[in-house]
Amino acid sequence: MAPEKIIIDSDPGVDDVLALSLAFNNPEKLEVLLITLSHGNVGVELCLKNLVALFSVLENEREFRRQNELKEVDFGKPVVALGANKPMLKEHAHGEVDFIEEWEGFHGVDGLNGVHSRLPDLIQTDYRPAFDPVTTSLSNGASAFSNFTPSASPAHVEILNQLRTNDPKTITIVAIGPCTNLAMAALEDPETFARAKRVVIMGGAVRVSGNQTPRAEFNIYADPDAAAVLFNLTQKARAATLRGQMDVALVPLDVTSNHTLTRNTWREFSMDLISKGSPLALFLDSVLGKTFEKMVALTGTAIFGCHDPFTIYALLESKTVEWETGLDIRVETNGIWTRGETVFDTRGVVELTPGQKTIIRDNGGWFSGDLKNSISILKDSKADGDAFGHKLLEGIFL
Ligand SMILES: [Ca+2]
Repeated sequence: MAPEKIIIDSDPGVDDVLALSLAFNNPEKLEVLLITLSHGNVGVELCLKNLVALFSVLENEREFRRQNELKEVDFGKPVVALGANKPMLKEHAHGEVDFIEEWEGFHGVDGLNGVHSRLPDLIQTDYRPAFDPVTTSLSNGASAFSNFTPSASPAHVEILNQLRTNDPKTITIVAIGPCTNLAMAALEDPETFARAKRVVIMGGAVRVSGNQTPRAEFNIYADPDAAAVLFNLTQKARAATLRGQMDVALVPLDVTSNHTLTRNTWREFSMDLISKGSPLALFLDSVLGKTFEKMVALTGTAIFGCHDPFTIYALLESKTVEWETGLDIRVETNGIWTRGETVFDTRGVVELTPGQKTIIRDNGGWFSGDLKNSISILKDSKADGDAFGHKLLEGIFL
């Protein structure tokens, strides 16, 4: 079977580099056409620096595997496009900038917990001019890069380009950061955006507490207005203009939090690779080492929740994971304490007399009407806890 064509929208990010490594190591299942970068864990320029570092590491890893007679892999050559450096409507709605200055943030000042200061030679190429529209057109800087093609267009334009030039309903878009770039594409040209086969978003806390506020998960909180744009594409009333119902799916905290990697699993798995000098294992060891230290400081245990990698895993294992479909989930865009909440009606229906069902109040059309969204959420993978950690590492290295 031909691999699934995907666009990954990302804010690398510790769990993003694990997710991207997992996607790149499985080209027989996933063909990464485009990576678009978003604000989120850090600003978009640092996200780009981290992505280029990962590409450099993968280039060296390819050579290492060849020399050590390990699985040879063609990591592909996706387009990379720079995206939004702030939410659609509000400046720094998530306050991550202040957060970083106070105590470095969960992903550290550089987004990868200081990997650039510990491994300063990660990036050998001056990559930045290639993303400048003027420079690129003058010098054709794109040719200097062997494993990615820099785009001089902004992310949302490049997303629409890919959707326009591929057959309709052949590309799955995966967001493992805030949804700003995707929403900008959807607002600019909804009909072209609707050519996507599916939009899968790591985000939301549907029946559980948030991880950024009591009610909100980070990616949705970082740009709730953008998430709302995407969710609203699933309303029945939109289907006529979009030539069919949009398929939007969430991989929420409800399920990602149970998919973890422990320090012990990482150490056992990576020991041999590190002693042989695997560039990818050494890179991830540096990134994860600090991350596990932070987890111990925060929670007392060296266990890392694999939100983004699990989202890619769900695509790789699309036949075994279980989805719950048709849920009316909406995004709180105005709340003072609930901004970014993924609101889901848990009230259920009341049976007044046998066979006669109603709900007590229905402000907002939760029971029926044009406002209803129809979102799928990932329910179960049959590989949770540390079993997932093993599967993740096998997926990245084997
Ligand atoms: Ca992310």
